Amino acid sequence: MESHLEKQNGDVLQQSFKEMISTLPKENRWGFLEDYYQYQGFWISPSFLQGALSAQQQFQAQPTDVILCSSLRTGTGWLKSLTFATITRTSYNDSTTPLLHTLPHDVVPFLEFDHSQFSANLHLGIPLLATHLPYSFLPRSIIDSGCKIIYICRDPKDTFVSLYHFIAGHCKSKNAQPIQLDEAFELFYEGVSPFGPYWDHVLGYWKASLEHPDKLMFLKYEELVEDTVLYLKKIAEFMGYPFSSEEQQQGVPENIVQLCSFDNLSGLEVNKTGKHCEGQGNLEMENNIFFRKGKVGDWKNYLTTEMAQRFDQRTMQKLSGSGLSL
Ligand code: PAP
Repeated sequence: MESHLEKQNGDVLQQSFKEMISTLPKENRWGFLEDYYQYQGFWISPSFLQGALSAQQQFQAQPTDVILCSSLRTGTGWLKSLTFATITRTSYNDSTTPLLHTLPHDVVPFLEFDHSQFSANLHLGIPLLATHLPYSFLPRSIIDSGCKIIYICRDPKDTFVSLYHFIAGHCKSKNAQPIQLDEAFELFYEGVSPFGPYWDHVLGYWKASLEHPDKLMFLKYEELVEDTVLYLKKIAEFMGYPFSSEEQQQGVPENIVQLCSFDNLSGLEVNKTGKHCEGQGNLEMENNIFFRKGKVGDWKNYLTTEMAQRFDQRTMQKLSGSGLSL
């Protein structure tokens, strides 16, 4: 139980974060519900930033934790469902798994928001936590504890198209006028997007994965689509929950891949009609906003050849010399 003094100190700390955030450069050309602030090179919403600053002060990672990291719209929910189903495979079966009635985002809490759910999950033996924060924002204890980090990224063009639809869908549900696609394109290109510049987010984790390959697994959405079973086995091994040869013979990895497939999850009632709340419940969303197409290369339906070329050049320029291609 939190004592009165601890609560008072916590409130003072939160107030000091708010005051600091209010001094940062801000911007809202995307038309979000709240302004975005530029902090240490990245654009971030005040609620995520406040959560990040709290986590940096208070979060104590354990060596057994597994932190799922991503920018927006790169496959977070999918990675959450795959890792959750893998870790809980002996506690639940196909007909009892919480994934049948819970949005994937809600089975793995966010570091920035939900410490209490994380503690509850830990008691159930589920050491999974997710974050959209850039690598340089991670609490020191995540790096020092040597816990496992899995990062998922995606072709910037598909990431942008997915993000655009996410934000436009969100605006429509609030009866607000969404930004035009070409305007959003320019902003993303300039690095002004949630948790952007996108390329810098990816590069932070990429460089860390080169330094600590045993602690940080770097995944691409496209590779996961290409051979989900193969990558699921690698993920399970990396997390310390490898599939035994008996489980492999029984087709356990294939069953998990099927359970977590776009077609299966997007067809579940909870994901078609349910609602999700982010950060103290002040940001409510329809669950179906997390399931759009789940395809590689959908950018071809939205970007002109010229836009795609500009994007690719930007990607090459940003990733030049890193050894990474997207
Ligand atoms: P978030 O940032 O809002 O959390 P995130 O889960 O990272 O979103 O990514 C959403 C993308 O993953 C969507 O891509 P799209 O817009 O191009 O369609 C979503 O459709 C896709 N997605 C969600 N679930 C799955 C899944 N089970 N398999 C593959 N892709 C999925």
